[in-house]
Amino acid sequence: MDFALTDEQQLVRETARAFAEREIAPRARENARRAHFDTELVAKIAAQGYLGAIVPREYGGPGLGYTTYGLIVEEIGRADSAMRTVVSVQTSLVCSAILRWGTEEQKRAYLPKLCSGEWLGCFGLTEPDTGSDAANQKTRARRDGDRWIINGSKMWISMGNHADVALVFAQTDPDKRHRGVACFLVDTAQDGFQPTEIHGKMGLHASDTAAISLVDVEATEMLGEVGDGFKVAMTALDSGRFSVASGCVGICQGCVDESVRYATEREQFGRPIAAFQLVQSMLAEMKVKTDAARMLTWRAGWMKDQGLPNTTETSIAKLYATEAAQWCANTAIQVHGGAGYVDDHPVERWFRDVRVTTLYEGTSQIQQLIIGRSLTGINALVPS
Ligand code: COS
Repeated sequence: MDFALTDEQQLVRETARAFAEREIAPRARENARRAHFDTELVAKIAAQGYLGAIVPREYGGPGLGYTTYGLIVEEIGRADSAMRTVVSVQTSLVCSAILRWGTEEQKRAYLPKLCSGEWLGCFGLTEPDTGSDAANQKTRARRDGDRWIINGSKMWISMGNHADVALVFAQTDPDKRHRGVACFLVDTAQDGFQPTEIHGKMGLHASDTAAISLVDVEATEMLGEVGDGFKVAMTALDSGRFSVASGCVGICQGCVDESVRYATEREQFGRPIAAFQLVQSMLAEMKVKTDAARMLTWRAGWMKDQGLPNTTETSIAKLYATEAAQWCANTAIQVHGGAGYVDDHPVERWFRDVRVTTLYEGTSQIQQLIIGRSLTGINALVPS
């Protein structure tokens, strides 16, 4: 067993840390305050090669493995979860799906543009009435000659207002349930594709989130065959959940760093608050959760790199890292006291931004059911 990173991984990690601290972190507070989706910053992230890290060189990416990709996502997640969401959606939900399910022609047509940031992509799975029960797609697709016509609506779609291409999941035959779902590659520049920005989010203010109405949207391409759509979604989520977990490890680490810094500088009762046992207890617990989250996430990444089945281990990493990051952000505010309640310190933003991570890409409860099923062999979602 080897817990050490390779020299290349160390270098990638240091470079990502330096980039995130130089380019992303300084803009995070202002972007969040203004609810500004920073396309200029997205372009810089793309130029750095971070929008398709797992995509092989022949399709325009740097061809990194998952473990290395996770290191990049951790650093971006530590700096700003809004930008981490861009990286996760573009790389894990969109690029990984095209890489896994696309034809050679589709890979060559889409991946270089997505990796370079020339195009942004979004992942249209969730609907107003379809969340955890992802197979129950209400959006309908009907064949019309050699094209498909899609009608329905999508909800909570990250980058939905800015995407050039959308993966749209739709039901072609309701009687077939998940075996009727198809995943269409949709050009968003058509009148029937109508995104609307969602306002009033608790966090991720600098992230673009859309509700999308689909009225007679046309598509001529899909990933895989009719009926493969649900599996396209599940395999993409196996990658996406790893990415969310990695970003949450970054938040955990940020909470440790900021809390230690604050606690050693801030004095009360004539001593730095770090000298108090109750504060050290909080710091220690944060550190333990951070290390545990990282180890579970690295394990999932390593299994992906080995080509081993890893759905359960990815769910374990996602469940643990997102819950740990919430706990760490909450506790980091406790260490900061009143100072942590305003956005002078990043802990305030982390606390709000992290809340969604136990909801999106599968709630904590869905991860528990996936883990429970792998232990018992019983699908709790199917009435016995
Ligand atoms: N990789 C590949 N295939 C998978 C898979 C995975 N991770 N998970 C399931 N499948 C396949 C199954 O093997 C099964 O295949 P067959 O049709 O050949 O038998 C098929 O998909 C249906 O799987 P299952 O019976 O497990 O589907 P369920 O309806 O029970 O749903 C859960 C399973 C709950 C796990 C799924 O609906 C889910 O992840 N829901 C959460 C959705 C989500 O995360 N939404 C948030 C999106 S935010 S971007």
